[in-house]
Amino acid sequence: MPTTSRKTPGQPVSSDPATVDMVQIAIAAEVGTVFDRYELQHPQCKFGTDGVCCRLCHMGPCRITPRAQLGICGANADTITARNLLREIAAGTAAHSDHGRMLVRTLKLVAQGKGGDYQIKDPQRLHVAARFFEIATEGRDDMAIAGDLADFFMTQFAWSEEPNATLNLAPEKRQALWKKLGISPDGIDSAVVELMHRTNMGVDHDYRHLIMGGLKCSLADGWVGSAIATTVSDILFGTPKPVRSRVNLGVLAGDKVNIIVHGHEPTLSEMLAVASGNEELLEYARSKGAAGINVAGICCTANEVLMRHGLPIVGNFLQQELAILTGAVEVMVVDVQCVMPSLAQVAKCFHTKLVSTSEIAHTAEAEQITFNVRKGYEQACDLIRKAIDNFGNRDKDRVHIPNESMELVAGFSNETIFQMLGGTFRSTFRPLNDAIIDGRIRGIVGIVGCSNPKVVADQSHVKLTEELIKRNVLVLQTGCSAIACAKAGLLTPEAALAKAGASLREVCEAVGIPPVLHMGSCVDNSRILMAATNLLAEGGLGEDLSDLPVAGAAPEWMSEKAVAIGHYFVASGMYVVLGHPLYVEGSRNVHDLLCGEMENITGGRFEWEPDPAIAADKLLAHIERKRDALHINAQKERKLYDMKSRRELQ
Ligand code: SF4
Ligand code: MSK
Repeated sequence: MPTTSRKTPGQPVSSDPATVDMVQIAIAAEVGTVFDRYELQHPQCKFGTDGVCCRLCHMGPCRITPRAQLGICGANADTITARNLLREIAAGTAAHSDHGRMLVRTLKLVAQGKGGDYQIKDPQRLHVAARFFEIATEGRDDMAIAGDLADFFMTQFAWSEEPNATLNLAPEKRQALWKKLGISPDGIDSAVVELMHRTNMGVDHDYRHLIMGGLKCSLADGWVGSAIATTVSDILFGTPKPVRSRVNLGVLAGDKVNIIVHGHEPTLSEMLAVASGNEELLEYARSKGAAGINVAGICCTANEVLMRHGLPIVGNFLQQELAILTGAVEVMVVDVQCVMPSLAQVAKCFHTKLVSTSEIAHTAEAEQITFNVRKGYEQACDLIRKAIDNFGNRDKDRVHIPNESMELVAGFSNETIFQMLGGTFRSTFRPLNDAIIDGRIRGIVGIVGCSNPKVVADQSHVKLTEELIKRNVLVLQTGCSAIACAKAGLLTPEAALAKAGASLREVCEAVGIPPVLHMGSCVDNSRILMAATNLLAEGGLGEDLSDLPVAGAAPEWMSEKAVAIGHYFVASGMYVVLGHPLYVEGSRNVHDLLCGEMENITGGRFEWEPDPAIAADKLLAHIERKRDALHINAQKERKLYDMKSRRELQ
């Protein structure tokens, strides 16, 4: 029986009214949701939270307690927490990178003429990527180039004698540091396998050595697997450009056939976006009494089709069950990652058909249609027909679509930002660098990651973003964080500008960018790495990523993928504030390494801070420290002094 009585009485489950509204509907309908199950898990296991539970071998499981400070094999809290953390990094890296591999396979099929209706939508991005990786382009057909690029990307997965070639995307000084530290990955799959080996019972026991191994694997995620996923998505589906759309449960249409795409992979959803405009299908929908076909998304599949097609977003991670509870969803199409197994149970209470589409990700009691690149468009049309056929089964008396929906602008790839900043004649980051150097923009923070029932959902994303733009910090966003801020209106340039500090507002208005930039899905955190690299390359802000007045934050994270992302940001020299700790607090040594000493090793470090206002203070203090080190704060003071001196002289 669902309860959804919060641990803190009177505390709402979310700062988003549509979510709060739908949770009440769930309670009335006696349908359990993530919020109820969270309460039922209390108290959560302290050994798990502290990372000191080990079940890596069958002498255990072992737990570190004041009485038993070693596991049966002799592993202490440092070894156990570090090993557990590494397995999370390996899983996060595997998830992002396997997503990337699927896209590379699609690119190869397209190049071979076996890609069905998929095509190369952005040949310029293809050529730029090919040239960067020294693949001949001159006088060659796009398909030949695409085939070579796909083959090249495929080599990045296996082990090689050399570090991964995509690491060359990073600044040279950073690459040299990774080499010196011995953490340059030499293959995505081998990096994941290496971590699984090192954390196997009786292998790597030194927590410092383990953590450095974790950083190596995380780099295989951010600078290799995720970078490949973003690049190939742009080549196949188009590099995002600014696009207006709407977000929140209110985008579901009372009079249309609603189809939700959910998960992470953009391939089938791309075809659903295209097929939803098929006149024959629209006519079929009308013949069944529907006013049209509405394809909308949840989580990062949503972000992918938003960025490239402007399709609306129904919600973020914690809203997936609530979407079905509106009673207005004919079909929910799921692929991989962040799909709750509970969806089948919720769908059973309504007419919604849950369709699982990935070869590797099945949901018990969902219908299984395994996605096939060659038949992508046909499969998309079949899914839409299935939804249209199901429209008549909608029980109008049980339909409850919240009114809330908000306008948003998304689609900020690096390529777009370059063009917007540079105007018609020259693509450049210069105006952004100048604004940072002269202090009108204090710095940049990437706010990313999930929503989590441990906190009031969305609230920390929104508060942190508001605090930072108010203090003239430009915010870059991806994933469910971007969706949270979009729901609160922060992705409309008008609303965000009204909340931005005066000098940030002035710069944004002058160059035509909003103060909060939605850069895409979780794998598109690679775009944030590239934005930082572009800032550095433009000049005047130091020599390495760790010199930049730039930081990262994940206020409500929950996924192992977020653990990998946090580590590749730290390995890239960035300060990262997490809203709640990693599962390492059972080891003072591991905590101190990650949150302190790491700054002397990579230039980056973690910090945990649940209060978004204090997190903003800490992020800003970091930014100002970096500005001081770059002497860009001092330069401004000196300039003012010079003017004063001149006046005095006159
Ligand atoms: Fe226990 Fe060691 Fe086995 Fe872990 S590896 S379960 S600490 S005996
Ligand atoms: S979808 S990983 S809940 S951001 Fe990328 Fe959202 Fe986190 Fe999944």
